[in-house]
Amino acid sequence: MKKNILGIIILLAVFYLSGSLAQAMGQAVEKPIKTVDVNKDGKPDVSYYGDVKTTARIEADTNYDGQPDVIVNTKEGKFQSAEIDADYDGSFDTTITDANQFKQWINMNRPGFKQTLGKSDWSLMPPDFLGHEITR
Ligand SMILES: [Ca+2]
Ligand SMILES: [Ca+2]
Repeated sequence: MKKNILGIIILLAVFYLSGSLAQAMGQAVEKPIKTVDVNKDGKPDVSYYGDVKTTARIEADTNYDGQPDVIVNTKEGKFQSAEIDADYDGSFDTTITDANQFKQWINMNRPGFKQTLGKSDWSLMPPDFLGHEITR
């Protein structure tokens, strides 16, 4: 009986440790694969998440206050949706699910981010980003 309890404790410990490990690995996966410093102040403003071949999510800080206010979600490299905090109050108030509509919004409202956000195909890292890439 005592052995069983010990076994359960060991199992729980293993579960706990593997959980933390998965969490640690999850955090590692969440590191951006690329960042771009749009206003060239030395701080990254656009972060790309995913793997080398496909961008899964893009977070952009379009007013340079350190908080992301545009998040682009992709699925298998294709534009899926964009969430926008248009008034920079910290809550995302607008969702755009059409790639062309989002491009138009970017062109109208955040023209400085046309190159870094206004794409519908994210299956390849656009080469023109390499110029102002600051981290890997
Ligand atoms: Ca910057
Ligand atoms: Ca911001």
